[in-house]
Amino acid sequence: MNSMPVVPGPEVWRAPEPSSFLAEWSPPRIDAVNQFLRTRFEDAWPSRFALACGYPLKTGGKRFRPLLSLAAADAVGAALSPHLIAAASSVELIHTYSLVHDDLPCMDDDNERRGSPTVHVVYDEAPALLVGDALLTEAFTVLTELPLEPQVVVSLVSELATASGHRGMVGGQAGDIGMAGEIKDLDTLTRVHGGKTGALICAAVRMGAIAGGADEGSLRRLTEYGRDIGLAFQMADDLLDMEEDAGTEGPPSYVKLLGPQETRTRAQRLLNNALKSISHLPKPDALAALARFSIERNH
Ligand code: GRG
Repeated sequence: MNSMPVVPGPEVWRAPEPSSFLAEWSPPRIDAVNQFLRTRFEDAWPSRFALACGYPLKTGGKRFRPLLSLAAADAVGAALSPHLIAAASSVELIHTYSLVHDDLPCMDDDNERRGSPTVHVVYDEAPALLVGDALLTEAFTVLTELPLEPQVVVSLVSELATASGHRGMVGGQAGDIGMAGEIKDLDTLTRVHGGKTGALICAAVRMGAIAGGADEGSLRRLTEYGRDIGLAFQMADDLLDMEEDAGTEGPPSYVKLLGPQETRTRAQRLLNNALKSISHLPKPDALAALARFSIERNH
């Protein structure tokens, strides 16, 4: 992993410097999300399965998607509340399931994730498959329990389901594992990454906005922000992975198609567009800091 920021600090619209802003804004929200997630599998049976389901939720992770959700609610003026934490956590459940399945021997076959052994290494392959299934399903149970108007709950379920399934993350992953053939052009790569990574990031933003009561205009601007940040986040990921993947067949990536410099330039352009999209919202600072973090991060 590269320890330098993938894109040097940009001169952009008054977006707060991400590390100082997020150092204060994120920890209480990450704690609340973690606390919420910790309770969700206490009643799982058998007890070893409860431990297995809790395991990938306890091994760290940036919690980027729930933070985005909470930041979107913040941006439209909603006060932090338990139902916003729950809705944000549902996105993290989907993200964690996808990582558990992605690490399986039949997919990426990774023994380590976030510096810890992967679920199938600790609990074996079939249990890890079931852990992913349980996390995926629980995300929707969480949403159905929200104390919100039924039509808002239905919107949230629809957002998460569409972004997670074949129209989003699963479809992108199908392209990524070779079902779209060799990926040689930017449109196909963007379709793969827009699905695999971008759809859930955009849904996180939209869900926070919907749960926070955003009006149509704000939701439209936030959707533009979410799409841009979703792709920029993936470009940053490709830049971070470029040393690891250099000289290997490796997965398709922006760096392989465009080279590192052009990938940086495009990530920067997406960031600037994203910042423009949210500039007129009532409280855009957290979203702006997360946008900058998504491409300046070094992990
Ligand atoms: C198995 C249906 C299915 C989908 C898998 C998430 C995914 C799709 C694959 C993971 C491989 C990967 C590296 C994708 C690129 C972007 C990405 C999703 C990175 C991981 O997300 P972070 O950086 O991870 O937010 P943390 O650990 O911080 O939660």
